[in-house]
Formats: sequence, structure tokens, C-alpha cells
Amino acid sequence: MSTTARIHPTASTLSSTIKHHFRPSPHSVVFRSNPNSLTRRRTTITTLTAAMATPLEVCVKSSVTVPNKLGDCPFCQRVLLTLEEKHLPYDLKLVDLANKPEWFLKINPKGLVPVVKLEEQWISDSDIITQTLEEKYPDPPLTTPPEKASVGSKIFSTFIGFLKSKDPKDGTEQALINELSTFNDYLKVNGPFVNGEKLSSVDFSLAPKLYHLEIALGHFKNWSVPDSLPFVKSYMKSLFSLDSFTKTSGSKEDVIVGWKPKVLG
Ligand SMILES: N[C@@H](CCC(=O)N[C@@H](CS)C(=O)NCC(=O)O)C(=O)O
Repeated sequence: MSTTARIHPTASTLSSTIKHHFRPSPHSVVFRSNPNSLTRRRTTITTLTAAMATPLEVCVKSSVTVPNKLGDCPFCQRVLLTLEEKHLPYDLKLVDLANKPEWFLKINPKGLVPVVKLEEQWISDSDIITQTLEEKYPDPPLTTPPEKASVGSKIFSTFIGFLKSKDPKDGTEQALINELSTFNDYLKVNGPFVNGEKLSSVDFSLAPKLYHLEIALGHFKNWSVPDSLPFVKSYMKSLFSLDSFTKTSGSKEDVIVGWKPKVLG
């Protein structure tokens, strides 16, 4: 675990600043875990305890098209999906990334979202946050077996390569198709999800990235996942229709506005 990713609120001025900004903030919305999500059957004492616990504070990207609305960051959505599927209540702090407030930069000087407060520590980076949530709230377990944890891991970078490409013959489209084909073959044998029948953390990392892929490539390149990859297509359809997904996804408009500068170069 990277030590740099843990942010320690040491100064007393910091905690008072956070309180001041958090309590009266118009951007503060309490989200309760969704009773209709896939994991709802687990009515254990742990779940009840979690549901009654103080909401976890989560800093996420705000919408750039609609005020006081959740934005389109795939890393933030990954964390929110994890909280939803673990039935953990959370208190959303919307951060305008184009004009980062002072209180947020004190929490995370790197200026990146998501950031979550766990046991009085602000933790950044979706990898570290989801790992820490798994350790602290193991029920329901969402761990992906280590040998499957990197399945699909090159899809996002190849998608960005293709999206930014201005030369149709530079091989970036084919590179993406190759990654998606490998994923399709994997799902055909091992699916419907990465760890078989059961959703796990790697699905909650991949799904928001595939959502961005679908919207951005559809809009900027009039491109969609080929019909020759039916397992990827049905994977995306299943993930995008989860209650936890629809509740935590940014709007199509935000996704498009977010990628525009990258496409224009
Ligand atoms: N590796 C980080 C990446 C987080 C990240 O890149 N977040 C973007 C938003 S999607 C961000 O905060 N960007 C800062 C900015 O746009 O100024 C994670 O997994 O949490």
C-alpha cells in the first residue's frame, strides 16, 4: 500500500475548516445505500450496523453541466459503487475540479478525487480506498481473486489512445478492438462477470470506464463496441443497469464535456 496515498489531517485548523465547510455546504448530500442492489439479501447484523453508522465522507467530482449534482469521474464512481454494494451510507462532498476549494486542497494537496475519510484519515486513490473499505467492511465481500484482478486492465488506456487519435490509420482503433476481443473471449469462458456469476471489485472498476468508452467514442467518433463482441456488450448492459450504477453515474453530457479537451488536444 502506498504511504503517500494516506493523508493525515494533523493541523487543528484543518479539522475546523472541514467542519465549517462540510456542515453548511450546499454541495453536501447524504446518500443511503440502495435496498434494491444485488447484495440486498445479506441481512446480517454487520449490514444493519453499517447502515446505522455515521455516513462516510466522500469527496467526488461535481457535475460541470448541472449545479449541485454528481459528476462523471470513473474513479469516484468505482468508490461509490463499492459503498453502495457494501450498504455503507455516505455523505457526498461535491468538488468543482475547475475551481478547487481551499478546504479540499488541504485534505488532498494533489487535488485529485476521490478522497474518503476513514477513521479520521483522509485516503485518496480509488485502489487504496476500495482495498481499505474491503478490509474494514468485509461483508459482503467484493474481493476479486488476484489472478483475475487485472482482467480488462488495458481497455481504459487503449480507449483513451483511440479517442485522442487524429489519424485513422495509426492502429489505435485496432489496439482497442484487440483488448476488447481478449476481454470478450475471457467473459465467454469465465463470465458473465470477471469472477463468474458473482460481481466483484474489478467489475466495479471496469464498468465506469466502459461507460465513458461507450459515451465518448459514440459521441466523438460515431463508434460503438462491435456486434462481434456479444459478451462484452452484455457485460456492459448488465453492469450499467444495476441500481447502484444508475445511482452513481455521471450524466452523458458531463462525460462528453469532460473528454472534449482531450479530443481537441
Ligand atoms: N489514480 C486515481 C486517479 C483519480 C483521478 O485522476 N481523478 C481525476 C478526476 S476523474 C481528478 O481528480 N483530476 C483532477 C483535476 O482534474 O484537476 C484514482 O484511482 O483515484
